[in-house]
Amino acid sequence: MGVVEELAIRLDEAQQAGKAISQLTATTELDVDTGYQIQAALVARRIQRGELMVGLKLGLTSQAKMTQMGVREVIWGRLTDAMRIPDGGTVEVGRYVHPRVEPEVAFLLTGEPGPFGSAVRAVAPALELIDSRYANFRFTLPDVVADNTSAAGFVLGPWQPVPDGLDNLGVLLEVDGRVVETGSTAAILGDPRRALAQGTHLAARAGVRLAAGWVFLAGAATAAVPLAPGSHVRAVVEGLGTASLKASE
Ligand code: OOG
Ligand code: MG
Repeated sequence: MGVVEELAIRLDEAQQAGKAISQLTATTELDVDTGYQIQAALVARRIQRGELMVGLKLGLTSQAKMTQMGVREVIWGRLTDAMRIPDGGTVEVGRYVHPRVEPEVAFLLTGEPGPFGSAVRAVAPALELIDSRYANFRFTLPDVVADNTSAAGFVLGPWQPVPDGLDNLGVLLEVDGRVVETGSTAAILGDPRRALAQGTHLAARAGVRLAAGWVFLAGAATAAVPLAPGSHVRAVVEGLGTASLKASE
């Protein structure tokens, strides 16, 4: 077995067990391209188990996230149907290593090219559940890329028609009705549609074609916050509405 497959298995098992591992780069020298190969092998294992590809995500598209994670490069990852959490649904914190939540904007893709890389059928407020499989939620760029950019789950609010402007909508992250983070969609590369354009380009370079009905998460507008058992989390995007989840033990 090659090293790519071996490291993908390590991450896959950590995710399934909800147990942290040390960074892959602690023992193996990796570059970003190899990180993406590991990610592809990791998600291929999930697809072999019956999961379906339903979209892509971009990460570290905002200053807040880059500063929080100490990695200053846009990254992309893969979304499967098993990561979908119904709006208002409950997630079991104990199944994850150290889950966090962050407010995002989601696009529903038509599968056709568009002015921002991919044509968009609708937009929605979203919450992303991220969960690094690495101890202490700390990683280098190749590590986080290999770990499918910490993807763990996502909640989509109701799809909305695409508004004229998406570049300056207020974003709130609420926990138990209290606002814990505030931001703007402008924090996402200046405009979430720019994230879509970059994501389309990066995916194409990797030979991944964005299909009709796929979801695209543009990246968090604020820093992420830990998901505490018993809490109720809600993302609010001005003019688009809300997406929420509840956390149990
Ligand atoms: C990496 C994933 C970043 C975002 O929206 O910026 C991300 C991480 O923070 O663990 O999803
Ligand atoms: Mg995110």
